[in-house]
Amino acid sequence: MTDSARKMGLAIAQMGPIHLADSRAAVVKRLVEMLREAKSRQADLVVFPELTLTTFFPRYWIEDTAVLNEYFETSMPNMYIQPLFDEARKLGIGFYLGYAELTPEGRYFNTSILVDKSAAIVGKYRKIHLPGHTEHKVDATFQHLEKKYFEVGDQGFRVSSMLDTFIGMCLCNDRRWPETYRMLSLQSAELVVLGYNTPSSNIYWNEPVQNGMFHHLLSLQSGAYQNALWVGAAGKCGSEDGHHMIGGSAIVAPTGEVVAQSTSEEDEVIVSKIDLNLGRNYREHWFNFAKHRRPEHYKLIVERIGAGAPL
Ligand code: ING
Repeated sequence: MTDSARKMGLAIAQMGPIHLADSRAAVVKRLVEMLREAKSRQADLVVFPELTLTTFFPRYWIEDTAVLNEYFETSMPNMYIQPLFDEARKLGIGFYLGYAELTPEGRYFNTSILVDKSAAIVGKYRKIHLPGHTEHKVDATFQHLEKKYFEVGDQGFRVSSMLDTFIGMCLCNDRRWPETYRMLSLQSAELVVLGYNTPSSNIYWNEPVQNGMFHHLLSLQSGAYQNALWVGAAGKCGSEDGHHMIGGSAIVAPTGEVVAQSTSEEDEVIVSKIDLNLGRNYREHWFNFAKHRRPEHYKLIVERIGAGAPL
């Protein structure tokens, strides 16, 4: 049975390096240019990366709170990002944006928002799976201090109704955890969008380099297929002040197939006209959750945090 198509223009705006010396104004100019390109290629939604207004600062040991706070946004939108909201409203295009959030109550989150075609914020997500460490690894070539600089997100995994579908959000390391996609697909998401900053080297053990891109794509493709989801992932990549991060921004279909992928480590827009009905047959047959799932046998998944004794 072939469904009538429900088409959406999905754009992934991959960002090249943002260096310590780069101003927010210069970064927002790049974002606006990619937003314009996406619109010119008939996109309805643009996905920007995680922490996309500054360099990936969790790679640095920062003890001075005033210095740390310079990487955070205390309001959204604000004077720096307003040009992006204004251009999006003018062009009539929605976007996902990742940034570091400092709340009025003094709480720190790795956050993303979903903004609709009228530039209204229709969804906010705060990163739940925070990778890395909290101590200063003085011998490491770089740090990974998200557990030190951010709180675990308190908004849960939610979907937003936008563009004739339900769209879920997550951030970077979340894409490696099957629970992320399942929580969103159980809320009828048809598309999950995410940004990421993924170092190409591993400071914890001597891991073969080829695993970086392989595990990145594997995570997107398995999450998409096992939950009948479209997945759009936007990387911030290239070498930021000498610290390299992988590219590989991609659009993955509910079949698990990569339908578009970046080929550079610079600012690059990839666009695909996705059919939101492509997941229907998977949801009606192989992944008909109501028909096939057996939560009564999955209790350990919620009850246990770490691995423990056999049942
Ligand atoms: N970065 C990395 C990510 O999950 C990482 C951390 C790298 C985990 C490589 C595992 C392997 O892509 C962020 N920001 O989560």
